[in-house]
Amino acid sequence: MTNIRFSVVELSFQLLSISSFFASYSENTSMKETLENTDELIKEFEAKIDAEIKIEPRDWMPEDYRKHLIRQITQHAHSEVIGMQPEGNWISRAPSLRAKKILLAKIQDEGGHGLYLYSAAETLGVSRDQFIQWLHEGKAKYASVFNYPALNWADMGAIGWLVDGAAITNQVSLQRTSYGPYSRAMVRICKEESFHQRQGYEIMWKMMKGTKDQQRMAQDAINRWWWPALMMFGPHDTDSPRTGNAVKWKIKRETNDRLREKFINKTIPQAELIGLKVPDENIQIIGQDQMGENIYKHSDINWDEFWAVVNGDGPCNEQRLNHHIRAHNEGAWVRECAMKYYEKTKK
Ligand code: FAQ
Repeated sequence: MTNIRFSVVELSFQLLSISSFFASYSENTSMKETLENTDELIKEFEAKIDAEIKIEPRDWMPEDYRKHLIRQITQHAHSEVIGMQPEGNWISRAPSLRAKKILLAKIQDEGGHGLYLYSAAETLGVSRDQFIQWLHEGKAKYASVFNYPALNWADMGAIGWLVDGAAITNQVSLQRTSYGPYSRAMVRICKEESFHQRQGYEIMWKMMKGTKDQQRMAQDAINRWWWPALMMFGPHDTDSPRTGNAVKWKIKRETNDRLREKFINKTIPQAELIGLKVPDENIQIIGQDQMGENIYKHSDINWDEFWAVVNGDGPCNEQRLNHHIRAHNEGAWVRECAMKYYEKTKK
């Protein structure tokens, strides 16, 4: 009897160990299969990147690629929307009806750019409410340049010419970014942004043809906006932790320094053409590119100022964020009405 009982216990132990052997075997096998599967998926993803085939929302993508895109696209969207504030202040004080209409249309475009970009980011599986919450909690960044004040009408010229000019230099290269919805949003945004750049340049050109006071105002505006515009391209490549992956995955098609150089080389001749001077005593021509355009040597950026502004300590950071929070809260009823209307009409 004891023997029989012993064998039953032994048998059940053996069965248990056999079943746990099979369980762990099948677990290992499925883990192996999953790993092999992931390896395959990574290979497929990388092959598409190499072949310049866009990654689309339903395609498999590495989690880090998805997170990188959510961060960059939402930062970009927030920049467009917060960027409406410095100019919005001047709509009611534009010097003519023509100037007012153009400025109004331009600011409205920037709001639209924000919306295309939020939509592109939403295809990555995070809601717009979440993006806004991250912005309000200070967890999401936006372009540092919008934390400087717009003091007079000449600043409308400097923002359009320099800030939109810097933005478009970057965005032209982002049209070739590897994520389909981001790339397509960029194509449309670039078309509109090039008008913005001309609108700003026209204001500066007009002021430079005006009185001595107007010329002084234009020069003062370029003095104040030149360096913040150069900072828009981000830290030097050697200090840019995100560039490695961004270039590998073809999210960024050119590096921060390369884009900044392009902007400097194209903007200095534009300034000189209308009699303006960039506020840098060390500017000097050091050669020509393949197109015969001058290449300039220039002073370095004040990186302490850059990081202070990025980290919330610029002249207008608090004002910009508080304004956005207030406008968002005051607009809650509009969102509620839109939702109710949607629910009513979808039946
Ligand atoms: N401001 O490693 P990296 C416009 C942050 S649209 C604030 O080099 P990454 C239209 C960066 O996020 C202008 N933060 O990073 C308009 C990162 O922080 P995190 C917006 C900055 O991403 C015109 C950290 O520093 N355009 O203006 C800035 O590879 C007129 C380390 O930097 C875009 O967003 C900065 N300037 O390169 C509207 C274009 N620079 O996230 C109204 C798309 C760097 O690790 C009126 N974005 N940081 O905590 C990009 O191309 C890139 O994201 C860069 C930064 C180039 C901005």
